[in-house]
Amino acid sequence: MAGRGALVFSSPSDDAALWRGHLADAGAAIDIRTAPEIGDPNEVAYALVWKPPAGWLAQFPNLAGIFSLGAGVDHLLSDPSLPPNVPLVRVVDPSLTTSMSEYIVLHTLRHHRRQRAFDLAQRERAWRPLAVPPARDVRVGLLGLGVLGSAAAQMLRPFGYDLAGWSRTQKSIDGIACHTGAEGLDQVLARSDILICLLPLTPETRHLLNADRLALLPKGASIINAARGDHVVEVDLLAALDRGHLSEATLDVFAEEPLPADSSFWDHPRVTVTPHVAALTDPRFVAETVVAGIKRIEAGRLPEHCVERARGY
Ligand code: NDP
Ligand code: OXD
Repeated sequence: MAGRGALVFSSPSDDAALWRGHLADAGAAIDIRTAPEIGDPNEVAYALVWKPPAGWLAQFPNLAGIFSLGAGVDHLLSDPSLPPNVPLVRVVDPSLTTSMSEYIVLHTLRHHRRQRAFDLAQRERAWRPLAVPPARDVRVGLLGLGVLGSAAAQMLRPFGYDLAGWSRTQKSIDGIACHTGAEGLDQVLARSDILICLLPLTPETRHLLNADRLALLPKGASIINAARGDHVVEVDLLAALDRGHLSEATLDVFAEEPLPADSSFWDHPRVTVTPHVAALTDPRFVAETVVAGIKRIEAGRLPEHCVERARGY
């Protein structure tokens, strides 16, 4: 594959050599430059990035494609100087999807099976047999029925949960009551014993889960957020947990990451914290999609999985 220009790679972690190897294995015969050694910015045609500082991409006047290292691109779209009219490609990777489904199933089962209460009882050496409802009596709501939400829903189905979901456009998925719009959101919230957030972060979804909406959840409901921290108003979530309206929360994502050492989430008795690991990008797969995407661009076509900038995801 011969490129029309160089590919610049920027990631906060020190994994440039690894990526170079994967890109070479995927057949990328292209000049790969690693930030900060970017050479002449005019020669850069492609960028492979996670969270570059705002303005960083604007220094390349001849960009033909931007490849995100993540599935969510909110941090890229929030850069006002993001070069316009350049295809922006996000990660859609079957192994990432499976990994997210595993995370959702694991924590849905933990919430449903009251594992937090049993862990606590064990620490207290207390034999405390609590009732666990059958899955068919547990109502699970999924916010977001895209690549990750619909796959997680399919993985949850065999357990027999009573499933509902919410998306921007109407869906028809076997075994899932699908809703849209503000009214649909209220309906999903009101019937969710376990609420799962797998939405993209956009101006419409930022702080969606505020005090009023959390109050719509049934008393004793729980939340799993594996999307973005800013889907939730964190102080409102803490307040709902503290007053016992919510029984627990499993959080993989936070408004500020890494989660600050003084955050109340770390040692909250009703909170499980994981460090944004619900589903990690597989560099081998991403390298292959970058190479395929560049080939398509060079052939005058759009790569697969381009973000629709106007809708924000
Ligand atoms: P998709 O774009 O495939 O799906 C997004 C879903 O959200 C779609 O169903 C979409 O509706 C729905 N949606 C978007 N805006 C609205 C809205 N305003 N109202 C109602 N529904 C809306 O994204 P993915 O499933 O691939 O990923 C979801 C998010 O998961 C990512 O954006 C990222 O933030 C997060 N993520 C987290 C990871 C982690 O490790 N914690 C790893 C990977 C991703 P419609 O179907 O109608 O378009
Ligand atoms: C993300 C990702 O978008 O890790 O969070 O892919």
